[in-house]
Amino acid sequence: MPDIAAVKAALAAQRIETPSWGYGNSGTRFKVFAQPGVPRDPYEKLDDAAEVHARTGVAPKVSLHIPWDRVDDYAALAAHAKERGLELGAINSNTFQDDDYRLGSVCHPDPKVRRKAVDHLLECVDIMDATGSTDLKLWFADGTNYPGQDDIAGRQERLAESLAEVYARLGDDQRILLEYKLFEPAFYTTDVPDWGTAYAHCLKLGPKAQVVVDTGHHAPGTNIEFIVALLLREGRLGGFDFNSRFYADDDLMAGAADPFQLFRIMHEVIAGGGLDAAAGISFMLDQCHNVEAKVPAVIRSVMNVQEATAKALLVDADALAAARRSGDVLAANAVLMDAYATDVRPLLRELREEQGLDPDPVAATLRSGRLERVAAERVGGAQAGWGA
Ligand code: PSV
Ligand code: MN
Ligand code: MN
Repeated sequence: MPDIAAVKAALAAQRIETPSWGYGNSGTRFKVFAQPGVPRDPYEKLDDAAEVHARTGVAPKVSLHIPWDRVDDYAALAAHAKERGLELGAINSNTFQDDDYRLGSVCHPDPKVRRKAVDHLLECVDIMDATGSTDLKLWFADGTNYPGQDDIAGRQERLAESLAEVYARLGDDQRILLEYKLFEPAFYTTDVPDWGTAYAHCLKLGPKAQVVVDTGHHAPGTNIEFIVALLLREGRLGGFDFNSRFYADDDLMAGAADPFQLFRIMHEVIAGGGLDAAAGISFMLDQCHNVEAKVPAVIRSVMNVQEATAKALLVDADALAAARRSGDVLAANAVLMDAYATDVRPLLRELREEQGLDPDPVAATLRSGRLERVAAERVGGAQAGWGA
């Protein structure tokens, strides 16, 4: 049976990175519902992230998105983070919101547009130098809508060239995290549609390029934990963008739609040694809270990732190995299901109490009156970026 002290130690050591854009207003293509008290600038987004970390104890890193989080002085922003017990995490590039990018960015047929896109990515590395961030997270909206619109292989060539230029600019401790997504905004071809394409580009680039698995970026029915196990084994799993989906890239709270899938993913992560800090796997959230209160929703998501992790840590590895060795399919499955069926909330409450935290982080932030206080202080909050 798993040693509970070791399970608790692993849970206490886990780090979950929250996205700056999760704290801003967001919506669908139909409507952005503004909420009272949302941050007006990147500094206030960090203040909200600090509340999430203060309540959970496991969320000290915050991903930024450029230009949504552009500031004059990134060292000052990093200092603001540090004062609040935070660090700046992945720098997310944005080559999808300018008119120039109608036909793509790094894969665009016009070299001038590609130049602009690559220059932006290089600027993101400059920002990493200033903030101390180690991860450049790249998601490209590039693709085509109609057969014949552009040369599929030619676009791969442009992508490879662009990535190589950015890769050459990375410092020793910096890496590219390349994200894939099946479709949207392009509907016929997408230039990085799947893990295989991302993996092929990362292999060509070198060891400082790894794949990011966004749980909302696959066709329905895709076995994400298989992808995780494979990339981990190949040393190319850089991290996750956790979120939930019912239909496509819904960006709902992690663990809300399919907590069993999150458990299965965390089981493969743990089996492959990916929970050890030395593995360098970044557990990020990539979510937008369109109708729910944002800080409590981010806290809930962090807790959901913790619960999936706790259940996966409770898998009896010895019993599982024995059942597998003897070919006992039902017993092997039962070991996994027993762990999944365990109510880990008491364990996590106990851990938080031991750490001097409130056992119920959502209730604690709601009770604190912080939401009302910031709503009174902050007037005219910012949008997350989409539709901005
Ligand atoms: C767009 O699909 C997206 O949700 C990607 O997942 C990125 O990680 C995120 O936006 C931020 O650019
Ligand atoms: Mn993502
Ligand atoms: Mn997405």
